[in-house]
Amino acid sequence: MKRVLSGIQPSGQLTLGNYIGAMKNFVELQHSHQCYFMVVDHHAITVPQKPEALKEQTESVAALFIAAGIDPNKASVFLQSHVPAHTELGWLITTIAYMGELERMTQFKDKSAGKESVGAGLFVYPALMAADILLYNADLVPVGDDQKQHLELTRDVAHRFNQRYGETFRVPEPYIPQVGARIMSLDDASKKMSKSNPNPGSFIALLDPPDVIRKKISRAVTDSGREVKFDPENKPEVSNLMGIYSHCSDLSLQEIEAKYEGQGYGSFKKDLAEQVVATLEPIQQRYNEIRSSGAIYDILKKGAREASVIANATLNEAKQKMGFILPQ
Ligand code: AQP
Repeated sequence: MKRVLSGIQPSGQLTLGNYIGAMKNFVELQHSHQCYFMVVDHHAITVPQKPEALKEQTESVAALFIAAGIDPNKASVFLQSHVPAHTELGWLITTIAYMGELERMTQFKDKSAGKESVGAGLFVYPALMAADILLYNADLVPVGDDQKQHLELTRDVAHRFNQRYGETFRVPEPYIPQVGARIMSLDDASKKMSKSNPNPGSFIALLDPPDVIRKKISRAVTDSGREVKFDPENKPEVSNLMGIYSHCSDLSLQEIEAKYEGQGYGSFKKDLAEQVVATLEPIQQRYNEIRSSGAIYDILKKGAREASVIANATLNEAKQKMGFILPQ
């Protein structure tokens, strides 16, 4: 079975962007692949996090994995910090990645823009992400479009390591959805929907109550026209909403265009809100059950145990190839 690895940061409330761009694919892939899905808590601290909030968000993201449909008997679900091999290989990869490569990362540029001081972790985090993936010799990494550049870096450092020390790591392929790879912000279609956006009106959180979802969609920015047409270049806002609609229903973009022909945006937005509510309601219900049962801790323990077996073996192989003496 081909192996899949991916993660989500507990850096805020998960959004519909995280669900469509990543989680939905996780759920599909678990049936045909050996899957490792983690909450990347070490990544989240590359920007300041309040300790209590980090704890709550970490448990919440883990519970959302399960609520969204990941079966812990099919996939290993765990916290990155529960498998120390991640930070150890992360350090080793930091010595393989070049400064120039890290400087080119657009996510670093975006997240550091306008800040007076930025933690060094934010700069080197793509090396940790590369380690996360290479530890499992993953064949596929399901991510949104925003992570494509980090995946390319992972491929580059894997090649470099293999050339320098001998064949060790499998070079992974990105697995990016064709529609919805980048869900955009509801208030500005030039920015991706992001859980750390300070304006809650810019994103739909997976745990937003139905009325909040309806309100956010009714206020979502559109253009001054009235044609429901998929045209990302000239109608980025409407095209973004159509992408969300298509993912939350069984309608293609063409079918959505045909359904709302000549109707303006009113009924389109109203129906879209109901589609999103219907998609999220069962997830929210399962989420509440999981949180109140406390079952997530056993799931995470089992997941970390399974992940550690693979991760430790790869780490030891990499260390040996680099010339480290392993403890006897
Ligand atoms: N807007 C998006 N559209 C499609 N996919 C998205 N992803 C994130 N936003 C969108 C995908 O979700 C996965 C988990 O992302 P992450 O939490 O590791 O970090 P991120 O990409 O930086 O996501 P956010 O929501 O923007 O988090 P913050 O605000 O903390 O930086 C990834 O596969 C990502 O591609």
